[in-house]
Amino acid sequence: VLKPIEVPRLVNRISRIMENRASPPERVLLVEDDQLLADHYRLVLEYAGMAVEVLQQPEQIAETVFSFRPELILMDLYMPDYSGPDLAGVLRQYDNWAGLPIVYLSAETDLGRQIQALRSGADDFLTKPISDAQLVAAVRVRVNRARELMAQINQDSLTGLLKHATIKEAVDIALTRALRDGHPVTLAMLDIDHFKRINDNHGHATGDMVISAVAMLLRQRLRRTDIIGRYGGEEFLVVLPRCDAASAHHLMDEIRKDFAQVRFSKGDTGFTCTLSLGLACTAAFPVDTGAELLARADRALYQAKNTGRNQTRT
Ligand code: GH3
Ligand code: MG
Ligand code: MG
Ligand code: MG
Ligand code: MG
Repeated sequence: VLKPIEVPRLVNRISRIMENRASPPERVLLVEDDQLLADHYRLVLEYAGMAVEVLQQPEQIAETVFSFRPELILMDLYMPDYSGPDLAGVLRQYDNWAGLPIVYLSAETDLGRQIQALRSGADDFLTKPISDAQLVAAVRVRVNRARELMAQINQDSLTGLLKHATIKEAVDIALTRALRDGHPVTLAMLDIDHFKRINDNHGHATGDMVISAVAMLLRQRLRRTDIIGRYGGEEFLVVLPRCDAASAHHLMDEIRKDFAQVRFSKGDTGFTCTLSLGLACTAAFPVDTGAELLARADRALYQAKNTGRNQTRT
């Protein structure tokens, strides 16, 4: 049972776990027409633990970025058919990749031409020759910064869970995978019961603490492959890949029961609160879109609310 007093300790533990988890390899796309140089850079970056792809056909840059999803592009300036700025310009037309760092790596030392090249939407300029250590460091710091920014953009600040738009995207991705692989995926929508009363009786800060406690309980109890988001104010959405309706119901209902046991304290008074849950599983009915699945979960949640709250409905 999660007591509020344990909350800070749990946060520390969670952040320690996150720090210790080896970060995934940086994905770097190399755009370099000199094959020998491309091979050299690739070796250096791969030796440093990164995942590297060399762009073979410049006209395929958009497709390659779409499939490889690089976290940084190292771009040559002068190539036979296209220039680096041409290619950077193409990528900058896509909103999705607005935050993707593009760094020129060129022997061009003329400051005026460097600045001119940066106008096409690239972020920085490195000059050749570059030492292996400098190349690795330059890539690593920029990818880390980009990752931090992406995490901030996608994360809800109170709970650290995914934000509304991001968790909705996660539903679509999980559904596409589930349909492709023939596995079920279950959605759980959770809503705190009579949350308005908690705010009214104990204040907004205490309300926030309750919201954080739900988030922590979900993090603690779900698998790492499950995806958790704050869907709205006091509403949460959980995506359970490879989870059928019965297992999801069992798991989520255990979480509901445990949450009902948590005693929050505010000054001399203590209080408890409950959750209502609505589940929707792809195995239960034919479903094509994430929106359909969400609508099902929403309907089930509405049922849970209308028939007494503090329960899980499918
Ligand atoms: P129900 O059982 O039907 O869900 O009732 P409810 O009171 O929980 O639901 P309602 O939608 O009427 O009220 C939700 C309240 O949550 C209203 C809003 O002020 C509050 N709320 C939304 N976001 C936050 C937040 O971030 N912090 C706090 N403290 N309150 C929030
Ligand atoms: Mg060249
Ligand atoms: Mg509510
Ligand atoms: Mg409501
Ligand atoms: Mg609500």
